[in-house]
Order: sequence, then structure tokens, then C-alpha cells
Amino acid sequence: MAPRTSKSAPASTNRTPTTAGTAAEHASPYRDHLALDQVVPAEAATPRERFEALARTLRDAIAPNWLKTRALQDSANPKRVYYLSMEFLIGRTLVNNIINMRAESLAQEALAPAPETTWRELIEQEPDAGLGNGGLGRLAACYIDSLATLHIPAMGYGLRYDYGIFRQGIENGQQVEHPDPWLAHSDPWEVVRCGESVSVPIACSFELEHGVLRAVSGGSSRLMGTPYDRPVVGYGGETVNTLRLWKASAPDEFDFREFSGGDFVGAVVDQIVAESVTRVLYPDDSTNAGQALRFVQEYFLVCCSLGDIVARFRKQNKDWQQLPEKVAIQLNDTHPAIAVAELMRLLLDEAHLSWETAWDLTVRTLAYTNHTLLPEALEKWPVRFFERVCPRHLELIYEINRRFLDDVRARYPGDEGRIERMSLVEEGHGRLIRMAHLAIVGSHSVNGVARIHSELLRTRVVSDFAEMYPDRFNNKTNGVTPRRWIQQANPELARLLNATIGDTWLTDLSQLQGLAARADDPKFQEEFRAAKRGAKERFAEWVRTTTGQEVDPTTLFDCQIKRIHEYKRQLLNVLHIVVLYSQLRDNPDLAMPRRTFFFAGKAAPAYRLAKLIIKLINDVARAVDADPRTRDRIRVVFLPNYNVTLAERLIPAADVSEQISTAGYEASGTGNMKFMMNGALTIGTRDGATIEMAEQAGEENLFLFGLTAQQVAESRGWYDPRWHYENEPETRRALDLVFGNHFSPAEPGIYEPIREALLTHGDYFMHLADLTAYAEAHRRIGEVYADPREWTRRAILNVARSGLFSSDRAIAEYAADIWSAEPCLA
Ligand code: 26V
Repeated sequence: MAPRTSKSAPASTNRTPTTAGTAAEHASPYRDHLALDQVVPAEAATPRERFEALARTLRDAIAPNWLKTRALQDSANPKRVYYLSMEFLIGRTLVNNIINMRAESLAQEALAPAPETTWRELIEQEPDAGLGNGGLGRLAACYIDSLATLHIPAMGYGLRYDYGIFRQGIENGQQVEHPDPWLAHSDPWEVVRCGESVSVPIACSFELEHGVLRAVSGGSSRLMGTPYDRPVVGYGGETVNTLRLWKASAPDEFDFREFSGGDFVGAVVDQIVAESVTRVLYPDDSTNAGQALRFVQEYFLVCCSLGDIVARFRKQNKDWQQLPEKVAIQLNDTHPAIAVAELMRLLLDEAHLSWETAWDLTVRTLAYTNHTLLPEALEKWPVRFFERVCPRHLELIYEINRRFLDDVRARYPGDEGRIERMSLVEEGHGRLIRMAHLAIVGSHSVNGVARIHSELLRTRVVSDFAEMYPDRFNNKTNGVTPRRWIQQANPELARLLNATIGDTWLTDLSQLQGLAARADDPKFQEEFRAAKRGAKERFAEWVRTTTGQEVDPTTLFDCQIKRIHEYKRQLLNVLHIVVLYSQLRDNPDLAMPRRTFFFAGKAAPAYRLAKLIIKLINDVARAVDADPRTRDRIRVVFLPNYNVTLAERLIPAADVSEQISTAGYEASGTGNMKFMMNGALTIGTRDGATIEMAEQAGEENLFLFGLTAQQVAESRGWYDPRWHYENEPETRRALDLVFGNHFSPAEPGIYEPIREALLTHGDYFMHLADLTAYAEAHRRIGEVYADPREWTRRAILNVARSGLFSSDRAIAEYAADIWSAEPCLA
């Protein structure tokens, strides 16, 4: 084992002999890790080996505080917060830990005897931990950062997928999915806790059929959940909380042999089957495809986590009545909603409490956050899955439902329609359990993630529940961590902020207000522009070296980076680009700034139309490039494999942030906030948190356009996209180019499904209704961008007024209003 030095011990005092010869003169923890963990002399170490050694050096500094945090929380017995989520989209950890530990100089000194490497180079060796699809997973990662920064005793609970979100390749303009073996190298951050494994009962057994897991009725089985802990370093490094990710396997070897009755090969097969439960993250955030393995994953996460939580509670508290005073469990969407039934099971079957007591404790312990208004994404699980996997939970859900519907009947006598609408069980060909209803009934708090979203949730999606439980419903507008999204992603801007308003903004983002007074100051403006220019040049250089593509950092960078979804309307963006393309071909003298349109985002592998939109973007990009009339005026770049690290690279370089969802469909958005705090101006609809961003910054400092959520809802009845095609020449020309195979001469008709969506099936997301207003908003962007002082002034005001969108503010609200949780500090 390598000697562990504490953070405070200067690196040079470590005299442990390392490698022979001259290297020994430069003993350091970093070199020790190279020599003793990797068994390689520093001179010969590969970049990956150096990365691991540096990560372990930093872990040495984190470990004492991790232990201290645990000891402190164990002795204080405070109320603890548990964030249950199927996704934690963490990205890279080394750079984040260097920043949160404020260990830049420690990192630099660690490498000092080997000046050929800097820590900024080594961080590139770390793969993203891509354990999430998009916004919901990234929010969970920002929230655990803030929980630790605010010193709240908290843990994240999730799954340790062997394969995260797929790696996206682009071939012939089309998305191809590759597996993401992010654990191919050992991960320096995780600590496996074999001694804390838990056992999860399953009422069926499983077999693999052509690589697909199939439940076999009868023959109950068990899964073992083994925790892999990752440190979550709060800013300053004092509080280090834990993210606990569960890996599934078969029961340990002893039981295992018993269990398989001496059938060795059969037992090994069982092991493979069991491990496949946490093999891969489901990559579809658009539809609940009802996959049985996904259901088992959710059940597994809940059983492992609740068993662990309750065991920890019992160690320190004897009285079950204390549960809601000591434990708050936040459900990140309905994915862990079976927690309602599992907590009831623990309180009834294991603690032997009465139903009334168990139910009261359950509701007061659980809280639920909703993240989507799309009906097709709302989870409903077939009753037969419960019957197979966890029949006791089904029994409990039926009893919860019976009592709940009795309450509904008592409140609204004779209203059978309401009973049917509110029931936890949807009757039909196969009965389904409505997981959102279960989560609402079993929680004391139900929140949306931006003001408009919470309002729509209350008034449209689950209005019956809001009427029955008005006090449960509340709003918590999302936020993002300024440590990762400013300090780490945009060091140049961070330096300028420090020089201008001091460095307290890192933990109190409202301090950014102090910039407003400098918005018109020519000197400050010049510094602000220099930071943006630097970020753009760095990004262009990165694109050039990694993809060979040339992008011009003197052009306006317009960015739409997010999952590819019809409601997010990448199609609106590309149609507008086609409008510009067509205008420039007609009139090469058209006045407008040179623009680069960046797109990045993954489509769910089974979402055909989203994948076709990617193809269209790439085809348009090629045509724009091929035409001398357009090539030097606009460029379209689709950046493959969007992930957290790519977002960190591009957002600081952005001039314009595209937030153009059909109003009423984007629950909040969090990318919008990251762009705002990095000085991009938003072109957007009045949707999600963009509304609150405009309220903060002043509407005049964004480019808002298009139908409001109310107008979208009201025009559903009569909206006719063909009217726009027939009456708007620009719209018609753009659509004729796309559907006339101008961009796909070798693949005629390829865009037919898009034509059908827009013109035959009524353009559900109202692209054509908003296209003209969107083009007009882009024209305004062109005008303002031509006046650098005015543009910079607005950008500075946006940064200055983005403080509300810190995840520290959001977590402080959750702590005060939902969890009643307090900081725990020595
Ligand atoms: C649904 C499913 C269905 C089953 C398979 C896996 C899976 C994974 C995710 C989802 C729901 C995704 C919901 C989501 O990401 N919502 C986003 O949440 C953000 C954080 O609150 C918010 O900013 C975005 O507006 C919202 O779209």
C-alpha cells in the first residue's frame, strides 16, 4: 500500500523510498503512487498512469475529510437527506475535485518534478462518468455538489452501470451508437464496500435468452447489491459526502453454491445473469418503453438504498417515530417511486408497526420531484411485472390504493370519473400501476422544477391531486453548480470575476450582481470580451485538433446542445438555417454577422424521427459548406458525442444560447442557466426556467419570441401548419428545399417522415407557427451583435443577474421547505 499523506503534510516531507536513482531525490506522494500502485518509474509512465497517480494523490487529501465528515455525522445524529436517482451524470471528477479541494497548487506541486506534464493535461485522461441521459441526471450531480458545499448531511443513491449513456458516432450524417465502457480502466474514485452488501429478494428467477434477460415465474431468487462509494467534495473540501452506487451480483459464493445445488456452470451463468441487472443505463428519456429489466433496476435501486437508509437510522435511533425527523428521501422523478411500497413493507413487515403509523411515517419521509410534462414519458408499469418480481409490493400498492380511493370517495361522493382518473391502477388490456400517482399519494411534497412547470403540473397534469392535496404541491426552480459551470469550465471568466468582485461568488452566486455597475464600463467590457474571445479560440483549437474541422472564432457562436427531441425543436433551428441559406443564395449582399451554428446531442436509439433530424442537420451542414455563396457567411457544425465535458468546453465560448422548445414542454432546462452565467445571450421561448431568467435579466436582455404556453394550448384546436406553408414564402421555400431533396440528392425521400410530422400530422410541436417570429428574433440578434458595446453590455447584465440559478440556492430551498435539514459542521 502506498503511504497516505494528509492534505496538510507538505509533499516534500514524505521520505518513503520510491524508485531507484535520481527519481528518489524527488520523492512525492504522486511518485509513490506511480511506483507502488502502478509499479512504473515516473519517466516511463503513460498519461493514463500519471492521471491515476494524480487522482490517488488527491484522494489521499480527500480521505481524511471524508472520514471526518462521516464521524461528525455519526456523532451528531442529524437529519439526513437521501437523493434517490437512477441517474447521476457526473462527467469528470479529477478536475472537479482539484477545484473543490482548492488544490490547484497541490496538484501542480505533486507533478513539479515532472514538469513535462501539467494537471490540465492529465485531466483529459479521465473518461466522463456518463451515468445519465440528460437534464435529470446532470441536475442530480449538481445537487450533490451543493449539498456537500452547504454541509448538509446527505447521500446520493444510484446504480453503478458498467455502461453509461452510449457513445455517439456520426457516419454518413447518421447517429450510430457505441457502448461506453467507462470502467475499462479501474476508477480511482470508487471505494467498494463489500462488507456492506445487501440482499434483495426477487420473486422469480431470471434467464438469459439471446442476450436478453427474461423473468421466469416460480423459483424465487436473490440479488446482491454491493455499494461502490464515491466522495462528493463540497467546495473548500471540509464536508465530503458520499455518492453510493449499487452493483448487482449473485449472492456470495457460499450461498451461491448452496443455492445452485452444486451445479457449477449453472452457478456461473446465474452470476452473469445477476450482474446484467446493472450492466447498462437505459438510453431513452423520451418514452417509457416498459422494459422489464428497467423495472428490475428501479426495484433493485430502491431495495438496496432503503435497506441501507433504514439500517443507518436504526443504528442511531431506537424509536421508529423519529424516522421523518432523521430521514428525508427525495425521489428524482418516479423512477424510484416503488420506494413508497418498500418503505411501507419495511415498517409493516420488519418493524411490525400498524398500517396507520407506517403510512404516516412513509408520507412524512418521502418527497417527489417531477421532471417532465410529456405524457409518454410518465411511468406506468404492468401489474404482471410486480406479480413476478415483487408481489408483496403489489399487495401493498393495492391496499394503499383502496384506502386512498376511500378518501377520494369521502371527499367527492359520487364522482366515479374522478376515482378512475386518480386511481393508482389503470384498467385496460393489461392493468398498469401509475407511478406518478403512487409517488404523489406517498409523499408529503411534490415539486416541479421551474415556476411555469410547477403551475402546469398543478393545473393540467395532476390537477385532481393538487385539488385534494394543495399543501403538497410546490415549486423548486432548478439550479446548476457554479463550481463546475463557471470556475472549472471557464477559468478565464472566473479570474475576471475574482478580480472584479472578489471570489465569494463561488459559494454565493448572488454576488454576481456586483458586475451590473460595470456593464457600461469600456475597460471592463474589453476584459469581458477578451475572456469570451479566449474561450472561443480555445474551443476552435480543440475542434481543430480533435476533429480536423476548422471553425472561425471570429464568427458568432450560436449553440443548441441538448438531447434531440421534437419538443426541443432542433428542427426549428435547422429550418431557420435553411431560410438563411436560401436568402444568402438569392442575395449574397444580405447584411448579417458571420455565424457558426453548433449542434450537439444524442437521440434515443429507437427515436427514429430524432435520428432523422440529426441526419438533416448534417446534410444541411454539408450543403452550406459546398456553396461559395453561403460558405463564408454561415457554418453548421454537428459536434458528435455530446457529454458533460463537451458542454464544459463549448458553453464558455457561446455567444447565443438556443432555448426554443415549444412553450409548455420544457420543464425547466438547466443548460439555459449555464449559458447565461457564461455570458451568452438567450434566444428562446417563454418556457421552463427561461421565463425566470428573463425576469431576472430583464426581457430586453434576451431574445424572446413565439407562442406562449397558453397560446400553444389554445391554438391546438385550429392550428394548421399548411396555412404557414401556403402563406409564408420563406417557410415554403425552406420546406421545398428540404423535401425537394436539395440536401439529400443521393437519398431522395429520406425526409418524408419529417414532412409527414410537419404537414400531414399537424406539426404537434408547432414549428411552423413559430418560424417567422424565430427568424425575426435572429434578425434582432444580428443587429445587436453588430454593436459590440451593446452586445457586451447585455451579456454582462445576464451574468450579473444569473445568481438565482445556482444549485446552492435551489438546495437551500429544498432544505428549508421540504427536508427541514440543516448544515452539520464541526
Ligand atoms: C425517462 C425515462 C423513461 C424510461 C427510460 C429511462 C428514462 C430516463 C429519463 C426519463 C425522463 C427524463 C426527464 C428529464 O430529463 N427531464 C428534464 O429534467 C431537467 C431537470 O429537472 C429539466 O431541466 C428538463 O427541462 C427536463 O426535460
